[in-house]
Amino acid sequence: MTAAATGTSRRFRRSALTGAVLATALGAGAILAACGSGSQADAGTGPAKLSVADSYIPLPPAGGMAAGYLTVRNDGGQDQLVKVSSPGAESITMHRSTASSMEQVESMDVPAHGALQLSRGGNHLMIMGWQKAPALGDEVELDLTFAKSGTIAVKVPVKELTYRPGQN
Ligand SMILES: [Cu+2]
Repeated sequence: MTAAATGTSRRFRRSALTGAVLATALGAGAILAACGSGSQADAGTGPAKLSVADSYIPLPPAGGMAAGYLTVRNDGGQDQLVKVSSPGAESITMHRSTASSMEQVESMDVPAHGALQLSRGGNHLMIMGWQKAPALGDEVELDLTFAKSGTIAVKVPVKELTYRPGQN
């Protein structure tokens, strides 16, 4: 009787312990999974989700060198703009403006859940060697190549020299 009671008690305690360990393991697993997906998005290692907005090229004088402006929005992980080309122009380079001048760069970061902005006074594209001098109202195809997302082709309108996005 005494032995049986002890046995029952031991079995009970063992299964209670197993239950507690299991609950802890499940709890830890759930927390790890939540952290895992959260930190992945924060670190920007998921796929980028890119879209291009506010693109325009101010009309260059006499078919000369032009600037190009646009915004690359990103609703996903980080990416990089690594190349810009166009069937309508020989050379397109990426420039970063510094305090007093500008410098050519080989790539531009597209931050996770953020945007890469090319705008007046800041980062911009320099377009040279037009096949045909652009005119107001033309649309110039730009092929934007990203490190992870591949190439996105956009039609960029040629606007007045003084145009700013939000105006017509
Ligand atoms: Cu420049």
